Amino acid sequence: MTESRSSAAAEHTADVVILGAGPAGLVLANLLRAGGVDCVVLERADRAHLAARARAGFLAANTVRVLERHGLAEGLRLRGREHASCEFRTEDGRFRLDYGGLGRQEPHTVYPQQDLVTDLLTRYLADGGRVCFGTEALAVQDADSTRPTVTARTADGRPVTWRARYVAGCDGRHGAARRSLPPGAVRRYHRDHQVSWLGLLAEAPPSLDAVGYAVHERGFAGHMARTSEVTRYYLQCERGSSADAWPEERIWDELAIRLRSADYGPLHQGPIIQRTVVDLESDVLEPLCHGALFLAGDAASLLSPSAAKGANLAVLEAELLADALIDALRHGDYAGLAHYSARCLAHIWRAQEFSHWMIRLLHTAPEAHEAASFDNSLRRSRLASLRTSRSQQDWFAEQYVGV
Ligand code: RFL
Repeated sequence: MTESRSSAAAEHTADVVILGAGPAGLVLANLLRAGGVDCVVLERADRAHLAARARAGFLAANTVRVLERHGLAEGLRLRGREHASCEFRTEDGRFRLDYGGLGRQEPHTVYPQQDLVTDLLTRYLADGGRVCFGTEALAVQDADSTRPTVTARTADGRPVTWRARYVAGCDGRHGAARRSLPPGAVRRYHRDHQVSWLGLLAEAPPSLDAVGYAVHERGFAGHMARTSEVTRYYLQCERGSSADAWPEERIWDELAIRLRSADYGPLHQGPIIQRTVVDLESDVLEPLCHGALFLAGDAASLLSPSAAKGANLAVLEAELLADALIDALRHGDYAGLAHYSARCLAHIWRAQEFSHWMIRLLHTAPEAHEAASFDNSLRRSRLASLRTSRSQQDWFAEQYVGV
């Protein structure tokens, strides 16, 4: 008797159950709360983990506008830094694009994703928002009914069930929302770019006052400021490589070669505090909903980090979804929900196209590849256009900063 009672799932309700407390889930939660919609966030990790999870850093001007519009930009206005230049280093020399003065003349704001997540969480909790930390969503059930449920498990293994009117899947690429989609409910477009990057965080000041993109026969290398003391670097590595195969000395030697330090100056070195191998893959789900389950952020579409778009799309989609859910739940107007998927997909495919273009711009085709010399000549020509053509530069700036 006691046993069956303790193993029965505790039941709770909320109008909107949000899976995941990343940028997508937390922007959505803040906006729903401000719009008077009852919601809860279920997050697998604990709060300390979220505050330390370093990922994105470059926020597009439109992302900043969305956050400002809803009073969520105080932290990034105080501590974020404007950034508006990138520098390409190639076998044909180096050139700089001051994209803040090109295209739509908009800069990025550099603000670490974990700081944005911390700000969004602090604000949501201060406003009385509910977050269940250490709660892993296992499945979304009955998504095609008016009463979907989320089954979940707490950190100490207790089962929990949440009944909702809508479920927002903001739990990333490997989350429960995607897993719960029945076969055939959505179509998945997928591309494996057959390129891998070693993503690094160095406790060292930036070495350039620009984003650095090095195209080298040994592979791509990237440099991106995060704060005045922390810099993100990328090194293209072999598919299947282990991060452990990269001791600090090897990392700094390889970065110096590919970023051509001998010609353009040494890099500021410091301890490597994060190493992760990322396989560059992209995918898009269509549509971004199934019944009462709506997807946003990485759960909706995965972008390779080559163009720094993922967190920006997550924020944009969260705003669209919040507006649509508020219209539906507060005003009985379902048009926003009906158009949510199509509106997001227009932005997603543009971002995918640019990120794919960047992948082809930045990587040397492996020599073993039959069309390598052709592809490499195309890449050189593409870089030459970017170096010399003002209209190409304007196009680049618009795509680079826009979402
Ligand atoms: P997130 O941030 O992954 O958050 C999902 C949250 O869901 C939780 N979760 C679950 N919770 C409950 N139940 C489950 N079953 C759960 N499964 C997962 C997770 O713990 C997590 O807290 O997704 P969201 O909100 O969609 O945000 C997407 C962004 O995080 C992502 O697109 C960006 O980080 C991509 N990205 C970049 N994007 C940019 O716009 N600009 C950049 O400069 C940039 N740099 C990057 C990046 C991604 C990188 N990696 C790690 C691939 C740099 C890197 C290295």
